[in-house]
Amino acid sequence: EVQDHLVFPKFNFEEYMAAKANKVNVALDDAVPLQNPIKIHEAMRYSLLAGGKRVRPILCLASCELVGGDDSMAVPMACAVEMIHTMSLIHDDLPCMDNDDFRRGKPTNHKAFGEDTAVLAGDALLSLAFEHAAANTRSANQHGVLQAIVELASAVGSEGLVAGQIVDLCSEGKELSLDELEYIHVHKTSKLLEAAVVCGAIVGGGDGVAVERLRKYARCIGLLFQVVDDILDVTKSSEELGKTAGKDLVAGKATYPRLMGLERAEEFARELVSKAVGELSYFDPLRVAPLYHLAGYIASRQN
Ligand code: GRG
Repeated sequence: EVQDHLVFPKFNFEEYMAAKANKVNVALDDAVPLQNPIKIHEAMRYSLLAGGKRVRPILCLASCELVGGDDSMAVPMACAVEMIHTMSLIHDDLPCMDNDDFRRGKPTNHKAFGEDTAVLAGDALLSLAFEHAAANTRSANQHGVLQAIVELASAVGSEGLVAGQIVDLCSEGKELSLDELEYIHVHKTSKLLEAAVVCGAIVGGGDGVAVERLRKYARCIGLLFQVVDDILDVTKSSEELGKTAGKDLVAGKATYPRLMGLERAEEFARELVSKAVGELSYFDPLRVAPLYHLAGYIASRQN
């Protein structure tokens, strides 16, 4: 605490998050105007502007700033990442996948617009993400823009999010090992977080060493994101049911608390935070505050 105060004398994390989220929301609103055909653009905007936490785009902007770039260089890339995140949620909620009725506090896209439109809204957001990033990124390093787009594409496809989703689908009802669970989480969740951070650093002009440090940071917080999700699952449902957490660990899908026990999962989460923060020691301490606090935010988030 004392040390934090000395290193980051004036940093207000909540203000920082609100300002960046606002910047991202304005840019997303501009990027997807309500134009013809109205129905598809309405469906795209419905999910995209539904008020997620914007963790991925904020990570992208913070990473760009850390390596000395200006926000404006990374805004298109940050929007692209959020478009991809949103489309993955739309498709994940479909009846042929998780079959969910609510997302971000509203009816899911297919509940509001029908399955046919929801599939297309996802497809259109995926395509727009790459168009938007490629057409609008202004970076001193044009090769970097290409490199970032390759990075983002590989995080999404059959070696990224899609890989995580297919392995998850295929393992339904099976007992998973810790390694198998980690594979699913790394692909479904960490890959896109990693791409957000890495792309921000690349378009911000970071060198190879900086980019790889930030990649390691991102891998830790990506896994952390999921471990915390799993812990919240247990602690929330045991609160609701008035049961001990231990009982909830017996049945249901594979989660970290279930496979390693709640205490060990909490310890793992703490290890991941300190590993993530450790990677930041390479950078100027006067610039690391946002990513430092983002690691803490992901560790202590309540939803
Ligand atoms: C990506 C081409 C392509 C297809 C989709 C359906 C699918 C393949 C992948 C599923 C990916 C998925 C739903 C992963 C879970 C990610 C996750 C941790 C979501 C929750 O993220 P938050 O908490 O949500 O950041 P908000 O609403 O705040 O943005």
